[in-house]
Amino acid sequence: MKVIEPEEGEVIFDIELDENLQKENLRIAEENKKILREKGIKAVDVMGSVGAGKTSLIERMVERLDVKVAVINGDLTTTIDADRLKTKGVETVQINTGKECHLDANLVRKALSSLDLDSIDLILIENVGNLICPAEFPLGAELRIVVVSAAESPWAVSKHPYIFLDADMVAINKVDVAKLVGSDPTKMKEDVLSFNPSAEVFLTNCVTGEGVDELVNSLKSKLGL
Ligand SMILES: Nc1nc2c(ncn2[C@@H]2O[C@H](COP(=O)(O)OP(=O)(O)OP(=O)(O)O)[C@@H](O)[C@H]2O)c(=O)[nH]1
Ligand SMILES: [Mg+2]
Repeated sequence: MKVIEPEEGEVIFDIELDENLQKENLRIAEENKKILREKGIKAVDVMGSVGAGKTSLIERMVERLDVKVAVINGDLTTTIDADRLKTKGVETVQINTGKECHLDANLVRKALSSLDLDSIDLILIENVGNLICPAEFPLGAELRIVVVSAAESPWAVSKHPYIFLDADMVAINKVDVAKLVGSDPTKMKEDVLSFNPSAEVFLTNCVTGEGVDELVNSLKSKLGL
């Protein structure tokens, strides 16, 4: 099979532009970390594909956590997810990225300055839905969760290695509909572990809550909550 790839040193327009942006993003992410550490706040970056169940997982987490949680929702243009979370009684901030496919540390910094950081223990950050760009833009969170759904395709994990490399936890969600699309959640879990053997992988159904207790218990122990 002929595969077209960039040669060593060949300019890829996006990447060349991105290098400086990524350096600046990293600098601001470190500052965010410092701000959060000083306030004793833990933050989690929840990444994953469009419609995989990021907001649903955050809803299930909020129901199971007994610390003060705030949620930052990233989306292109709507406030749908932040509105959903508000009904759970948590403080929410919506970030609209316009045409951008990921949150960045600067946008998160702005969101932090609109929250009352003295009354929060944990911030859950829902990144913009996709399995590519968010991985390249750390936000200053101390833990990264990736949500991918078994309803997407059998190859949803194997085609997107990079997002899983830095993931601490992964939810293979929508296990209830896997059979309908011919995907196998256990194989998807193996695919994640082949990229990142130290990721903790959970098979979940964020409608019924199956698998979510295990994920939340592990989150609590990782963050010391
Ligand atoms: N069958 C099934 N549906 C689910 C599951 N988890 C979430 N859903 C549904 O999938 C749809 C999308 O879920 P969301 O939580 O909004 O997904 P998201 O990743 O936040 O989506 P975006 O923010 O739009 O990228 C909703 O209708 C959920 O009720 C699951 O485990 N099984
Ligand atoms: Mg969402």
